[in-house]
Amino acid sequence: MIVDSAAAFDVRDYLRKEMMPHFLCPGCGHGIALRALLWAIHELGIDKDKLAVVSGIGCAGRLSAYIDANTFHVSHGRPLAYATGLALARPDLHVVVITGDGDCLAIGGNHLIHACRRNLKLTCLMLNNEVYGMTGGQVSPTTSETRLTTTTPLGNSEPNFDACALAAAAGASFVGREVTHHVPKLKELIRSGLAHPGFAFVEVLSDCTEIFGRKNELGSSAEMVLRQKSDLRPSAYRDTVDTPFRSNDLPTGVLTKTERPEYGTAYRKAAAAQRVNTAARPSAGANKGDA
Ligand SMILES: Cc1ncc(C[n+]2csc(CCOP(=O)(O)OP(=O)(O)O)c2C)c(N)n1
Ligand code: SF4
Repeated sequence: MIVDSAAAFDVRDYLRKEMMPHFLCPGCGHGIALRALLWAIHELGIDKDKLAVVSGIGCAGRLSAYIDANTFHVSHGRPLAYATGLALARPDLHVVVITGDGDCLAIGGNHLIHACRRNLKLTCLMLNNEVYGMTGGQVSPTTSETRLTTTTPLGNSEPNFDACALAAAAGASFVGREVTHHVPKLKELIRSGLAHPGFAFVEVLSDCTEIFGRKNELGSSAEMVLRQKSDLRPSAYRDTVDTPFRSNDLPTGVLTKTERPEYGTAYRKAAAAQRVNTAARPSAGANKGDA
Protein backbone atom coordinates (compact mmCIF):
# COMPACT_ATOMS: atom_id res chain seq x y z
CA MET A 1 0.00 0.00 0.00
CA ILE A 2 1.31 3.47 -0.90
CA VAL A 3 0.75 6.22 1.63
CA ASP A 4 0.19 9.56 -0.14
CA SER A 5 3.70 11.04 -0.11
CA ALA A 6 2.30 14.53 -0.67
CA ALA A 7 0.47 14.26 2.67
CA ALA A 8 2.26 15.29 5.85
CA PHE A 9 4.39 12.51 7.31
CA ASP A 10 2.64 10.65 10.12
CA VAL A 11 4.85 7.94 11.59
CA ARG A 12 1.76 5.97 12.64
CA ASP A 13 1.05 5.21 8.96
CA TYR A 14 4.21 3.09 8.94
CA LEU A 15 4.04 1.34 12.31
CA ARG A 16 2.35 -1.89 13.38
CA LYS A 17 0.01 -0.57 16.01
CA GLU A 18 -0.65 -4.07 17.32
CA MET A 19 3.04 -4.20 18.36
CA MET A 20 2.70 -1.23 20.70
CA PRO A 21 3.90 -0.49 23.31
CA HIS A 22 7.39 -0.86 21.89
CA PHE A 23 10.28 -2.19 23.94
CA LEU A 24 12.77 0.68 23.57
CA CYS A 25 13.94 2.41 26.75
CA PRO A 26 12.86 6.05 27.10
CA GLY A 27 15.19 8.28 25.08
CA CYS A 28 16.87 5.45 23.15
CA GLY A 29 18.44 6.89 20.00
CA HIS A 30 17.23 3.92 17.96
CA GLY A 31 13.67 5.27 18.09
CA ILE A 32 14.83 8.55 16.57
CA ALA A 33 16.63 6.65 13.80
CA LEU A 34 13.53 4.57 13.08
CA ARG A 35 11.44 7.70 12.71
CA ALA A 36 14.00 9.23 10.34
CA LEU A 37 14.02 6.07 8.21
CA LEU A 38 10.23 5.98 7.95
CA TRP A 39 10.13 9.69 7.13
CA ALA A 40 12.61 9.15 4.27
CA ILE A 41 10.53 6.20 2.99
CA HIS A 42 7.44 8.40 3.09
CA GLU A 43 9.09 11.22 1.16
CA LEU A 44 10.29 8.84 -1.53
CA GLY A 45 6.75 7.46 -1.88
CA ILE A 46 7.93 3.87 -1.43
CA ASP A 47 5.02 1.43 -1.52
CA LYS A 48 4.95 -0.45 1.81
CA ASP A 49 4.20 -3.66 -0.11
CA LYS A 50 7.46 -3.11 -2.00
CA LEU A 51 9.50 -2.43 1.12
CA ALA A 52 11.43 -5.27 2.76
CA VAL A 53 13.24 -4.61 6.03
CA VAL A 54 15.71 -7.22 7.23
CA SER A 55 17.29 -6.99 10.65
CA GLY A 56 19.51 -9.07 12.91
CA ILE A 57 19.42 -9.50 16.66
CA GLY A 58 19.83 -6.66 19.12
CA CYS A 59 17.82 -3.61 20.14
CA ALA A 60 18.57 -2.15 16.68
CA GLY A 61 17.63 -5.46 15.08
CA ARG A 62 14.31 -5.53 16.90
CA LEU A 63 13.11 -2.42 15.07
CA SER A 64 11.91 -4.27 11.98
CA ALA A 65 9.15 -5.84 14.06
CA TYR A 66 7.47 -2.45 14.39
CA ILE A 67 7.47 -1.54 10.70
CA ASP A 68 4.29 -2.13 8.72
CA ALA A 69 5.96 -3.68 5.66
CA ASN A 70 7.56 -7.00 4.70
CA THR A 71 9.93 -7.64 7.59
CA PHE A 72 12.45 -10.33 8.44
CA HIS A 73 14.01 -10.64 11.88
CA VAL A 74 16.91 -13.00 11.23
CA SER A 75 19.91 -14.46 13.04
CA HIS A 76 22.52 -12.33 14.79
CA GLY A 77 25.07 -10.86 12.37
CA ARG A 78 23.38 -12.22 9.25
CA PRO A 79 20.87 -9.62 8.02
CA LEU A 80 23.11 -8.64 5.09
CA ALA A 81 23.35 -12.27 3.99
CA TYR A 82 19.55 -12.68 4.01
CA ALA A 83 19.08 -9.29 2.37
CA THR A 84 21.53 -10.21 -0.38
CA GLY A 85 19.48 -13.26 -1.35
CA LEU A 86 16.25 -11.31 -1.16
CA ALA A 87 17.50 -8.36 -3.23
CA LEU A 88 18.91 -10.70 -5.88
CA ALA A 89 15.70 -12.70 -6.15
CA ARG A 90 13.36 -9.69 -5.95
CA PRO A 91 14.89 -6.65 -7.64
CA ASP A 92 11.45 -5.02 -7.55
CA LEU A 93 11.74 -4.59 -3.76
CA HIS A 94 13.41 -1.82 -1.77
CA VAL A 95 15.55 -3.82 0.62
CA VAL A 96 16.67 -2.12 3.82
CA VAL A 97 18.84 -3.67 6.52
CA ILE A 98 18.68 -2.37 10.09
CA THR A 99 21.62 -3.54 12.17
CA GLY A 100 23.53 -2.60 15.32
CA ASP A 101 27.25 -1.99 15.67
CA GLY A 102 27.68 -5.44 17.26
CA ASP A 103 25.43 -7.16 14.72
CA CYS A 104 27.13 -5.44 11.76
CA LEU A 105 30.77 -5.06 12.76
CA ALA A 106 31.50 -7.88 15.21
CA ILE A 107 29.73 -11.15 14.32
CA GLY A 108 28.54 -9.68 11.00
CA GLY A 109 31.73 -7.88 9.97
CA ASN A 110 32.59 -10.34 7.24
CA HIS A 111 29.18 -9.94 5.61
CA LEU A 112 29.55 -6.18 5.70
CA ILE A 113 32.86 -6.04 3.83
CA HIS A 114 31.59 -8.37 1.13
CA ALA A 115 28.33 -6.47 0.74
CA CYS A 116 30.40 -3.30 0.26
CA ARG A 117 32.60 -5.03 -2.31
CA ARG A 118 29.65 -6.55 -4.20
CA ASN A 119 27.59 -3.36 -4.61
CA LEU A 120 24.14 -4.97 -4.70
CA LYS A 121 21.39 -2.37 -4.44
CA LEU A 122 20.31 -2.27 -0.81
CA THR A 123 20.50 0.15 2.08
CA CYS A 124 22.27 -0.81 5.29
CA LEU A 125 21.38 1.36 8.27
CA MET A 126 23.82 0.69 11.10
CA LEU A 127 22.76 2.13 14.45
CA ASN A 128 25.94 2.72 16.41
CA ASN A 129 25.40 3.13 20.14
CA GLU A 130 28.94 1.93 20.98
CA VAL A 131 27.70 -1.08 22.92
CA TYR A 132 25.78 -4.37 22.89
CA GLY A 133 22.63 -2.87 24.36
CA MET A 134 20.27 -5.82 24.24
CA THR A 135 22.56 -8.26 26.07
CA GLY A 136 23.42 -5.98 28.95
CA GLY A 137 26.16 -3.67 27.74
CA GLN A 138 29.22 -5.60 26.55
CA VAL A 139 32.03 -3.86 24.65
CA SER A 140 31.56 -3.53 20.89
CA PRO A 141 33.94 -2.78 17.99
CA THR A 142 32.83 0.87 18.11
CA THR A 143 33.14 1.47 21.87
CA SER A 144 35.34 4.52 22.38
CA GLU A 145 38.59 4.05 24.24
CA THR A 146 38.34 4.46 28.02
CA ARG A 147 34.55 3.89 28.07
CA LEU A 148 33.14 1.59 30.72
CA THR A 149 31.13 -1.46 29.69
CA THR A 150 30.24 -4.65 31.53
CA THR A 151 33.21 -6.38 29.89
CA THR A 152 35.62 -3.45 30.22
CA PRO A 153 35.18 -2.50 33.88
CA LEU A 154 38.53 -0.66 33.86
CA GLY A 155 37.73 1.21 30.66
CA ASN A 156 38.01 0.02 27.06
CA SER A 157 41.59 -0.07 25.84
CA GLU A 158 40.93 -1.44 22.33
CA PRO A 159 41.00 1.06 19.47
CA ASN A 160 37.57 1.28 17.82
CA PHE A 161 36.48 0.94 14.21
CA ASP A 162 35.62 3.91 12.06
CA ALA A 163 32.76 2.03 10.38
CA CYS A 164 32.41 4.46 7.48
CA ALA A 165 36.13 4.32 6.67
CA LEU A 166 35.89 0.54 6.76
CA ALA A 167 32.88 0.49 4.41
CA ALA A 168 34.52 2.91 1.98
CA ALA A 169 37.76 0.93 1.97
CA ALA A 170 35.80 -2.25 1.24
CA GLY A 171 34.25 -0.56 -1.81
CA ALA A 172 30.85 0.73 -0.68
CA SER A 173 29.60 3.13 -3.34
CA PHE A 174 27.58 5.24 -0.88
CA VAL A 175 28.74 5.93 2.67
CA GLY A 176 27.32 8.45 5.09
CA ARG A 177 27.06 9.20 8.78
CA GLU A 178 24.75 11.36 10.84
CA VAL A 179 23.83 11.96 14.45
CA THR A 180 20.34 11.49 15.88
CA HIS A 181 20.50 15.01 17.24
CA HIS A 182 19.62 16.42 13.83
CA VAL A 183 16.61 14.46 12.59
CA PRO A 184 15.94 16.35 9.30
CA LYS A 185 19.59 15.94 8.27
CA LEU A 186 19.48 12.28 9.23
CA LYS A 187 16.30 11.82 7.19
CA GLU A 188 17.95 13.52 4.19
CA LEU A 189 21.00 11.26 4.44
CA ILE A 190 18.89 8.10 4.66
CA ARG A 191 16.80 9.32 1.75
CA SER A 192 19.95 9.76 -0.37
CA GLY A 193 21.06 6.26 0.64
CA LEU A 194 17.68 4.76 -0.30
CA ALA A 195 17.80 6.48 -3.68
CA HIS A 196 21.36 5.35 -4.41
CA PRO A 197 21.53 2.72 -7.18
CA GLY A 198 24.00 0.46 -5.35
CA PHE A 199 25.04 -0.58 -1.86
CA ALA A 200 24.48 2.27 0.60
CA PHE A 201 25.99 2.18 4.09
CA VAL A 202 24.55 4.72 6.51
CA GLU A 203 25.90 4.92 10.04
CA VAL A 204 23.66 6.56 12.62
CA LEU A 205 25.39 7.73 15.78
CA SER A 206 22.72 6.61 18.19
CA ASP A 207 22.64 6.44 21.98
CA CYS A 208 22.01 3.63 24.44
CA THR A 209 20.80 5.83 27.22
CA GLU A 210 19.83 3.15 29.69
CA ILE A 211 22.92 0.95 29.74
CA PHE A 212 25.88 2.73 28.13
CA GLY A 213 24.78 6.16 29.29
CA ARG A 214 24.13 5.07 32.84
CA LYS A 215 27.39 3.11 33.11
CA ASN A 216 29.44 6.06 31.86
CA GLU A 217 27.45 8.69 33.77
CA LEU A 218 26.55 10.50 30.57
CA GLY A 219 23.46 12.11 32.06
CA SER A 220 19.85 12.03 30.95
CA SER A 221 18.71 10.99 27.48
CA ALA A 222 18.41 14.61 26.42
CA GLU A 223 21.90 15.37 27.71
CA MET A 224 23.29 12.43 25.76
CA VAL A 225 21.73 13.66 22.55
CA LEU A 226 23.01 17.18 23.21
CA ARG A 227 26.46 15.77 23.87
CA GLN A 228 26.53 14.59 20.27
CA LYS A 229 27.32 18.21 19.50
CA SER A 230 30.55 18.24 21.40
CA ASP A 231 31.63 14.75 22.29
CA LEU A 232 32.45 11.85 19.99
CA ARG A 233 30.80 13.12 16.90
CA PRO A 234 30.28 15.94 14.78
CA SER A 235 32.02 17.76 12.09
CA ALA A 236 28.49 19.07 11.46
CA TYR A 237 28.73 21.16 14.62
CA ARG A 238 32.40 22.05 14.42
CA ASP A 239 31.68 25.70 13.73
CA THR A 240 28.88 26.06 16.21
CA VAL A 241 30.24 24.56 19.40
CA ASP A 242 33.05 25.96 21.46
CA THR A 243 33.65 22.84 23.55
CA PRO A 244 36.85 21.11 22.44
CA PHE A 245 36.31 18.02 20.32
CA ARG A 246 37.68 14.69 21.34
CA SER A 247 40.43 13.30 19.20
CA ASN A 248 38.19 10.67 17.61
CA ASP A 249 35.60 13.11 16.37
CA LEU A 250 33.98 11.75 13.26
CA PRO A 251 32.91 13.46 10.06
CA THR A 252 29.19 13.47 9.20
CA GLY A 253 27.14 13.79 6.00
CA VAL A 254 27.71 11.98 2.69
CA LEU A 255 31.31 10.74 2.88
CA THR A 256 31.54 8.60 -0.28
CA LYS A 257 29.42 8.54 -3.43
CA THR A 258 30.73 6.76 -6.50
CA GLU A 259 29.23 5.05 -9.54
CA ARG A 260 30.02 1.39 -9.88
CA PRO A 261 28.24 -1.46 -11.70
CA GLU A 262 25.36 -2.76 -9.57
CA TYR A 263 25.79 -6.44 -8.78
CA GLY A 264 22.16 -7.54 -9.32
CA THR A 265 22.06 -6.02 -12.82
CA ALA A 266 25.41 -7.58 -13.74
CA TYR A 267 24.33 -10.95 -12.35
CA ARG A 268 21.01 -10.99 -14.22
CA LYS A 269 22.76 -9.95 -17.44
CA ALA A 270 25.26 -12.80 -17.10
CA ALA A 271 22.46 -15.27 -16.29
CA ALA A 272 20.42 -14.14 -19.34
CA ALA A 273 23.48 -14.53 -21.60
CA GLN A 274 24.03 -18.00 -20.21
CA ARG A 275 20.41 -18.93 -20.98
CA VAL A 276 20.79 -17.70 -24.59
CA ASN A 277 24.02 -19.69 -25.03
CA THR A 278 22.45 -22.82 -23.62
CA ALA A 279 19.36 -22.50 -25.83
CA ALA A 280 21.58 -22.01 -28.92
CA ARG A 281 23.50 -25.25 -28.38
CA PRO A 282 22.26 -28.07 -30.70
CA SER A 283 21.66 -30.49 -27.84
CA ALA A 284 19.80 -27.89 -25.78
CA GLY A 285 16.28 -28.83 -24.89
CA ALA A 286 16.70 -32.47 -25.98
CA ASN A 287 15.35 -35.07 -23.60
CA LYS A 288 17.93 -37.29 -21.98
CA GLY A 289 16.30 -40.29 -23.65
CA ASP A 290 16.72 -38.74 -27.16
CA ALA A 291 20.49 -39.24 -27.17
C1 LIG B 1 24.93 -16.21 17.34
C2 LIG B 1 24.57 -15.29 18.47
N1 LIG B 1 25.56 -14.82 19.26
C3 LIG B 1 25.27 -13.96 20.26
C4 LIG B 1 23.97 -13.59 20.49
C5 LIG B 1 23.66 -12.67 21.64
N2 LIG B 1 23.40 -11.31 21.22
C6 LIG B 1 22.16 -10.89 20.95
S1 LIG B 1 22.09 -9.27 20.55
C7 LIG B 1 23.77 -9.12 20.72
C8 LIG B 1 24.50 -7.81 20.54
C9 LIG B 1 23.65 -6.70 20.06
O1 LIG B 1 24.41 -5.52 19.97
P1 LIG B 1 24.21 -4.50 18.79
O2 LIG B 1 24.15 -5.19 17.50
O3 LIG B 1 25.24 -3.44 18.94
O4 LIG B 1 22.74 -3.93 19.02
P2 LIG B 1 22.09 -3.03 20.20
O5 LIG B 1 21.40 -4.01 21.08
O6 LIG B 1 23.17 -2.29 20.90
O7 LIG B 1 21.17 -2.15 19.46
C10 LIG B 1 24.35 -10.34 21.09
C11 LIG B 1 25.81 -10.53 21.32
C12 LIG B 1 22.97 -14.10 19.64
N3 LIG B 1 21.68 -13.75 19.78
N4 LIG B 1 23.29 -14.94 18.65
S1 SF4 C 1 19.12 -1.13 26.19
FE1 SF4 C 1 20.04 0.67 25.20
S2 SF4 C 1 19.90 0.26 22.98
FE2 SF4 C 1 18.48 -1.15 24.03
S3 SF4 C 1 16.48 -0.10 24.02
FE3 SF4 C 1 17.49 0.41 25.97
S4 SF4 C 1 18.57 2.36 25.55
FE4 SF4 C 1 18.06 1.44 23.58
